[in-house]
Amino acid sequence: MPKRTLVTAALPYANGPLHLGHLAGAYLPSDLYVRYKRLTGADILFICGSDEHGVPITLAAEKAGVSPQDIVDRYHAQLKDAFDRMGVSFDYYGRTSSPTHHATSQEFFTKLHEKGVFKRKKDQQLFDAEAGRFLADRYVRGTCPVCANPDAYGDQCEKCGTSLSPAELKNPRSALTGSTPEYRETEHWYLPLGDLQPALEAWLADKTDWKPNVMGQVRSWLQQGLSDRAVTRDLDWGVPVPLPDAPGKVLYVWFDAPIGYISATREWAAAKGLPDAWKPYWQDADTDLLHFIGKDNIVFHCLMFPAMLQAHGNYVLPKNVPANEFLNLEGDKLSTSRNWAVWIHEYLDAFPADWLRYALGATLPETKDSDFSWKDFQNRVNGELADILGNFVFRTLSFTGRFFDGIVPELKDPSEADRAMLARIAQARDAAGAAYEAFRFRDAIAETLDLARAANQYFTQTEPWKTRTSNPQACANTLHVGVQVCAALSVLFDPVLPHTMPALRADLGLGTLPAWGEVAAGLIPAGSKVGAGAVLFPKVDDAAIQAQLDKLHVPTAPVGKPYAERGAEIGIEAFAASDLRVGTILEAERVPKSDRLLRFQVDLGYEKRQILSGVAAFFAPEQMVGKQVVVVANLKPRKMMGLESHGMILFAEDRDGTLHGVETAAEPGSLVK
Ligand code: B3M
Ligand code: ZN
Repeated sequence: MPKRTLVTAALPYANGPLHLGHLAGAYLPSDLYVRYKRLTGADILFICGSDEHGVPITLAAEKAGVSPQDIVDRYHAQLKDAFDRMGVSFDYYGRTSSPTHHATSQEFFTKLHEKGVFKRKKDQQLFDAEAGRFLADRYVRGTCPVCANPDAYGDQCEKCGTSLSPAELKNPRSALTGSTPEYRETEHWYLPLGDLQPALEAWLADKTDWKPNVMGQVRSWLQQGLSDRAVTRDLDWGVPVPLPDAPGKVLYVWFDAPIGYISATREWAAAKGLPDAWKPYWQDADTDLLHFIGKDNIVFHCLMFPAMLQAHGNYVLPKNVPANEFLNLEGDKLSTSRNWAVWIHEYLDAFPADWLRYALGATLPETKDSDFSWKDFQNRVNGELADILGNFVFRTLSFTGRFFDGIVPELKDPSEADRAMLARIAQARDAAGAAYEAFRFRDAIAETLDLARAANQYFTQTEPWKTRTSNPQACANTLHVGVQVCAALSVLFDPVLPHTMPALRADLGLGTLPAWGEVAAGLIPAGSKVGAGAVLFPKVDDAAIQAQLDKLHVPTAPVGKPYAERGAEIGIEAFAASDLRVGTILEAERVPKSDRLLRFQVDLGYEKRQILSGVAAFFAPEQMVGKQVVVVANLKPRKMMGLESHGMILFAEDRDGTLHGVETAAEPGSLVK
């Protein structure tokens, strides 16, 4: 056992809200691990924060027409709130725009500079003459040299996953102006990863316990041979390069972001009033540093950051990097731009955090990509949380309440079955504990649920409702044992269900949370009073699941299809013949027996209309209410499925065949011309 453990979770870019893919990659696994470790009594610190630099931020700001600071302020607050509500229990959540971080990363750079680690090189880089700016990373788009995807980024092709540099793209274009960039000379500081490779290989030699998916990627990078990486950029957003002869240059975001783990630990210590308390976590060799990340961050955490730490010399290196693979959604790749995503703040408006922690935890992409589906979510909540865990607790506590006045009966002359059930508690604890230690969270959850499953079988087999009259002591034994299992589950499930298990412990009268190792038979002495058993997990109905499915955009063909055929030329009179008006949607509902039609009540200001549209595949009715849309108001009324439709609502159809709303803020009745 190390003296202490420092757990970091990848710093999410503060350029958008938290989604399911984030949680599955880094945050749920790290939180499960940390919560488990805290229960074992380990000295463990859990650090994260927002990544507020880099092209992802400035691009988002440019797209929204606001400043980068506006973007990071907005999303930093949102991310923090979403983590909080999901129960992701960071000891500290920092941000890389903080003064401590700027100072820490500048110190780090200066130290490497003074040690002569960097190479300073002049190089030709892509420059947008129209915008007067060098185009770093994602500012260049173009055709992927590997898979011919026409929309690859200057740092990566999202289609085939290849890491790229802007110069490798064919037909490069500027993401700022769309113009074709030219080459101009600029100067940058490079981390000579090629020279540092032997030291990295020596450090990696004993990492035999790393996950195969992680080590596989690391080996393939090493086999290709590492090359120099520029750690500075020509950008005006980021940590300024702390050298007098580097005006207009900032640190590369992948140089400063991992140092954010150190800065956040310093801030945690300062906030506690113990400004040196961060040091042992980063500088004492008896610390296990663990980075939880998604697979696209492997090279940075397993090679680049360790090389920086080695070159610096004053810090510990990661002990393990238990990276996860990708999570798909309903069988398809997650895509925030296509809204093929589950946004955590929206999820939390519909369901409790613990249900997702459980359902996602049970399907984490630990060794290969995995899939999240709403049907599976429903099955896990209803069939596992409610029918197995909730049901067992409810049976036990309500029976104890009804027939023993809620007083835990004495165990006397236990049967073979009673003894076996009690012994199973420690077995489940050890099996789940071993799985947690090995970062096998799906197994940890399965082992824990198995205890509840076995307990249900035990309850059914010992038939306390019969023995109550035929053999009262056997009945008492069943309930005594049952209450012990409930108590064990309330601790063993705590990492997964941190919002629900405290309520169960309160019901059981389990005041202080026992340590993981103390979980065994006998947590609740005979004679204790327990509550009557509330329903811990109500069931999710089909309509609630359908509402979530309706929120997802329906993907069809890939982008890149031709635009719809262009219409023949018309005179202004032909256009002027249509009376286009702004309307507010007052009501929206599905048309029974039609999977295509929605029925809208629309307020045109001067009158109200019923309009039917074949858009049910694209919009949930409730999401349409209140929208201000454009209506062809002088269209002849017609009947659809026996209902009158008077007018037509306009939608935009993209090349994928997906419909999007056409909305306006103008008052109802306004003429669109
Ligand atoms: N922000 C990349 C990402 O969100 C990056 C992680 C930084 S961890 C130091 O995928
Ligand atoms: Zn590609």
